[in-house]
Amino acid sequence: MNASKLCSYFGVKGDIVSLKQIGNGHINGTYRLIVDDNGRETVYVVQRINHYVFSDPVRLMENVGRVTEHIRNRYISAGVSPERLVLEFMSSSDGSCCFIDNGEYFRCYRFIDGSVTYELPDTPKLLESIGGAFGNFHRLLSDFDSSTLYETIPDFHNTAKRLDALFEALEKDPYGRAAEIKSECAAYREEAELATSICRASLPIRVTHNDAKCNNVLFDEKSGEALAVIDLDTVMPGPVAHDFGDAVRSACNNREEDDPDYAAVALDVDKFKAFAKGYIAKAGDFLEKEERESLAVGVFVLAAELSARFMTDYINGDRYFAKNYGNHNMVRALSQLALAKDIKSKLPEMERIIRGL
Ligand code: ADP
Ligand code: GN1
Ligand code: MG
Repeated sequence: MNASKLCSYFGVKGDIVSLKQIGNGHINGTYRLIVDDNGRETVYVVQRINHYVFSDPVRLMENVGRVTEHIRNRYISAGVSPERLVLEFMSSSDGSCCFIDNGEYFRCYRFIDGSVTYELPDTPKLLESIGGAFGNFHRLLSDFDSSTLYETIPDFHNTAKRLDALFEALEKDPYGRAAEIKSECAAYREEAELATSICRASLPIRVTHNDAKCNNVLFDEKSGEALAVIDLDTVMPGPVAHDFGDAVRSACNNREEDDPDYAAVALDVDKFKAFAKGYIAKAGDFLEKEERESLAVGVFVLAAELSARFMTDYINGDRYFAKNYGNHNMVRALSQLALAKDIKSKLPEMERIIRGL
């Protein structure tokens, strides 16, 4: 990437001090950019938008711009300073938030100083705050017309289509990888009924994040308060159960997403309780009865769906998710499958907890 060209495109003034890679996402490339403008250092985030995954980064940035503006205005009307609570994107003189260089797409936004993210949050307070951050996100966007958003990845959480894609991949088996995971893959057919229950239900359609991992919430490193929900590429219309499910499967897993010790992978019910308390406290008043009732099963659905997505990518030759070693996507898939099975066994308890809130 040509950082000076990017700076002049976005009107970022000063000399470039450093540009270093940060984050460990599976899709985009994220960098921390420091510039010095006459002795005053300013920090930005520069992100390369994965053009294989997102077919139209320009329209994607229009979504992100509209959603962040809406959140910013809601804070301003409530008399709250939005500076550290919502991402602020840089735009060019003609209003574009997307810099195109050599066929690659970049965006640039303000780095929120003194912020941290958590991969495996481990205190009830943190779990409650992550739940609160997504509940607040849904509430702030509850008056945004979701039908006006561009679908950055169509059918992203259409679990039925995700399973069909897996079964098709197993059938075609382009890299001869199906035999080794054939017996494990029987589970996807056994669990298909429950896994497709959200996409078959008719639930209210809201503005949802769709990549509601717990590491997509920035926290103030000193106070531990949640600041902004980030990583907004997949903000699209959907049922809230998708975000609730994704956040819980990532935040309340007692192991990492790709832990190969499948027998040890489990959902931590105490963490779930704290997360759900935070979510309902912030989102509570606009949620309809059937939405509340869909939350627990959403956790199973998202773990099972992600497992199927990882497995499909493994069988198809790892073209989608960046990996750290040979069969990483298979390990991720089996780890999430183990989590989904554990979640299923805890569904009655999770449903009881939500009813009690
Ligand atoms: P990815 O697609 O890689 O998950 P994210 O948008 O989640 O990309 O950013 C990756 C990491 O960069 C985050 O986990 C966070 O640590 C850091 N980060 C991103 N945006 C900001 C920001 N505005 N301020 C501070 N840190 C940020
Ligand atoms: C991808 O890159 P990251 O970590 O934000 C993926 C999510 C998955 C997640 C699993 C656009 O998100 O759907 O849940 O990996 N994002 C996309 O860790 O596919
Ligand atoms: Mg992220």
